Amino acid sequence: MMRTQVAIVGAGPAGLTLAQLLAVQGIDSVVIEARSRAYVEKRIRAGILEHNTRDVLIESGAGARLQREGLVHHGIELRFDNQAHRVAMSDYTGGRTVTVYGQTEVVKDLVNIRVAAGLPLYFDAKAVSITGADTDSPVVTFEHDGTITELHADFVIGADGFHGIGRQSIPADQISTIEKIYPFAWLGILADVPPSCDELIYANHPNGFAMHSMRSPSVSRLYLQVDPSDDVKNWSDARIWSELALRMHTPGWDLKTGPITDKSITPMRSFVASTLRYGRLFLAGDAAHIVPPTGAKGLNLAVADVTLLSDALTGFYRTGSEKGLEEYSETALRRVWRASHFSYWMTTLLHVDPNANEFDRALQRSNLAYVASSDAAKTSLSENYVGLAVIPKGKV
Ligand code: RFL
Ligand code: PHB
Repeated sequence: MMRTQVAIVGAGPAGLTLAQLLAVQGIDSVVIEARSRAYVEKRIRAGILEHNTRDVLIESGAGARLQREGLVHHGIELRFDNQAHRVAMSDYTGGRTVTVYGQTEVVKDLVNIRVAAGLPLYFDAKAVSITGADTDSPVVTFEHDGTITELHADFVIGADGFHGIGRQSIPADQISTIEKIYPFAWLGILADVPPSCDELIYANHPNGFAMHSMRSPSVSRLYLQVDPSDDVKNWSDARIWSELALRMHTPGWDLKTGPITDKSITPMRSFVASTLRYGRLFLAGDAAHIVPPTGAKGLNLAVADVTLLSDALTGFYRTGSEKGLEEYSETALRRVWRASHFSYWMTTLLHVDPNANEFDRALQRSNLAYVASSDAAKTSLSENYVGLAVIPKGKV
């Protein structure tokens, strides 16, 4: 039996950032992670940090390497009909930017800080149940090294991703979920080759969406729209490079190729749970919501959720006020729905929908042309992409 103030299930960006924010406030937490440290630090996922996410990580003391190595971007490029159209995001958002810095690096930095501070973080520790969420002392039971341990806490945070037990521990009649499955997936690769662009490229092509991102001046990250039933085995390195070059082609531009070090296929869905609270159990990050990656919002929503939770818990421990805890779900969901719409909008703007009819395709072409030519449309894209501040009550 163990005891802490806040039990955090999951050492992804949500759980680790929350643990760091709470530590800064002097609030104790224990983080339980099912996977090994090596696995969690190698899992290739997101790469774009919103302006706010960067600020939160720096203010929490976890931003030293991010400030040194993160690549600050002021715009993105949209490509369609073999033409490039830059969206100068900073110009439309009062100078706001995004930072290219891998999720793996964020996770490594947060794990290092926690381990160096000697604060409790258990890897290979799988939470098997969360009980008593409707009481003042919920319990997380977890398995570690063949032993079952009960972790007693004031609060439990389900930061355990889409497949975790946090959401599943809420009685079915207390939670509802809304979901949309898209008829496509992303084949993502990591390659040891300098990026062929200075800014991210989002391309629409009759063969499907393609995207060029990066991780550092020597590592590129690229994606191709594929069928959800497709298999990486069907995609040789040569086929991947030629399809990327075809879909992103513009006159005079060359795609540099290199050794591919990681290849995976991810299905795309939108998913939102409500509420994000059951008694003393709170959901954050992918446990609560999933967005398709086209808007680069998943990791950023996770950090936004736990920023609210950290403030709410700090308020509770300082003054006994439950106001922040009571408002958490509603406040977080306002941002989640905005990001859900933006991610859906970017996805439908850029992908080739196999079920689309002629009308749908004509609308998509009109929308692409509008975004490429209208300052109003570019302002909207930009303010959503760099990220909205915490959305005040009464605003969407
Ligand atoms: P995570 O990262 O899934 O972490 C949850 C952790 O919980 C653990 N866990 C358990 N631990 C203990 N007991 C249990 N019973 C447990 N069950 C699960 C898991 O092992 C895991 O370590 O969720 P979190 O922290 O909410 O973070 C969310 C982000 O990881 C996710 O939203 C992003 O990666 C999404 N995403 C992107 N987000 C962005 O903001 N920008 C991007 O550019 C971006 N690109 C992407 C993405 C996700 C992708 N994939 C693979 C889904 C690109 C891709 C391809
Ligand atoms: C990435 O770098 O992995 C990345 C960037 C932008 C996205 C999605 C993924 O929209």
